[in-house]
Amino acid sequence: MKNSILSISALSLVIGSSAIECDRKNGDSVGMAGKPNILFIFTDDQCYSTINALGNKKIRTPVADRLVKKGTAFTNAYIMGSSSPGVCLPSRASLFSGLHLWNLENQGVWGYEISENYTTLPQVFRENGYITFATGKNDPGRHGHFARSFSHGDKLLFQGMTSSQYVLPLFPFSPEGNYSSEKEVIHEGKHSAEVYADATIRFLEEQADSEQPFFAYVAFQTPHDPREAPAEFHEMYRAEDMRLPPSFLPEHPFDNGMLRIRDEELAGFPRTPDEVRKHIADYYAMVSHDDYQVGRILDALKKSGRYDNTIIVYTSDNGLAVGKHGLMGKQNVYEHSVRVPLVVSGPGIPRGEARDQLCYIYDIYPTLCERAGLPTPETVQFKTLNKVIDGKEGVHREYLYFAFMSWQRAIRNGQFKLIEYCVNGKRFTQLFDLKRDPGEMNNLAGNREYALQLDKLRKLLELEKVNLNDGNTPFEFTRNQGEEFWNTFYSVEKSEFPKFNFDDFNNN
Ligand SMILES: [Ca+2]
Repeated sequence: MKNSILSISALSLVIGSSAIECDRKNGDSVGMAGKPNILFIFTDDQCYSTINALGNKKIRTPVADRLVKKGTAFTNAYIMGSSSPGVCLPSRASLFSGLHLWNLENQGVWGYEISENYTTLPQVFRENGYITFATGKNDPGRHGHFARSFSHGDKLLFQGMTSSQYVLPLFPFSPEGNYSSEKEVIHEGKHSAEVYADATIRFLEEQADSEQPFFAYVAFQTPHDPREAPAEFHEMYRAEDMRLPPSFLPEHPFDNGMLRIRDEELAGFPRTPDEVRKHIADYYAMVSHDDYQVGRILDALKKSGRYDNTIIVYTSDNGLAVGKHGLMGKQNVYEHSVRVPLVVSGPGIPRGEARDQLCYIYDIYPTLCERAGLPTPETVQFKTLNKVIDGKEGVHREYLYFAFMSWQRAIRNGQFKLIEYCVNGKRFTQLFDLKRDPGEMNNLAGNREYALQLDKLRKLLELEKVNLNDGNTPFEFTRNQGEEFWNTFYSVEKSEFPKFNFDDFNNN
């Protein structure tokens, strides 16, 4: 609680069977009444292409569609990739710290905590008089930054996933940040998304009469697998009605470094059209169920009387392949895995508009600080989107850089995307024209007509690698990844330009 401008005392409120630990301000709220609240909806593993109003007519997302109508949607919003097979970890660490992938404090494959050298996004709000609330998946954070980020919370998951959506090892909020294992409570019988929505609804009911602004961080652990949703949501999607993605393949045509990992092993090898259709149906059921639960939260927000003064952010920590390019997971830098939804709505934000500027979702950190009139910490490395939101900035970023561990690096500009792979002493190169080929199906890297483009993007990739400290970070685990990739890149002269062969599946 240090640095807090509020005088806090703790009391716990028992509502129904669950306890929410709350602190209450004793001070006045002069100057705070006009501040916008923030409702930050963060889903887990939701690909950009899973919102009906943004183009996928096969999926039902009436609530996200309402948010799209009510606000501004970013149609080219990305993560930076990952330095761990658990893509969630660095993505969430970047969101909270405002640090680029290669500058994240990293202690090994699952080790991401944000030291006190950095103020987290919710912490900025907390230190400026906001009540800050969290529910759901907070991994990383358990032993470090969670406690200083949030003044309130309930039903907290400090791990990447659970083996069932209905058996949840959760922690009650601890004002002291005590999340040792004996505090864990197993919740059984209710779906995780419903549990987190219920916790948020209780919090919003609590806040109805408060004049203190809030920052509520609602982190669903879905549509990440296990792909379980209540039966009525599974009934909405029959596997046989699902369209096989045009980029469906039984197997990825070359080794991208991580073809055998838990996510990839959710479906058999080689992948079959029937199995992939079933996964798509189950994935869509989970997205629709999350959507329904978000709808309950929005209803509660309206009921609390604070809807009109709340900025709502809807986004996800990474995408997912679900059968595209022969892949099921997110351990790659194709569009399906690094591009996510980002919809922002609320006071002052244009309604029913879309922005196609290239951005990272972490650009939301300075964006929200500015929108609330709060200072952005100097350590934040991402760029505010407010000029783009207000229609006053044509180009936000000229290009975006992506990485996956020691095997994949990519860069995209407004039209083209270059992906370089360095795996087991071999190099592979892909060049896609995203304007003509948004599904990344036609590799132009071996095509002479595009040699200049390829050369230009390679130079840009090498330039941006330096700017982002790729291979030059103080953290050994991630530094080694960069060194390994770039050593292979520079020492293996010839790269292969593998083509996909989609011919056998054209009729699906
Ligand atoms: Ca995730």
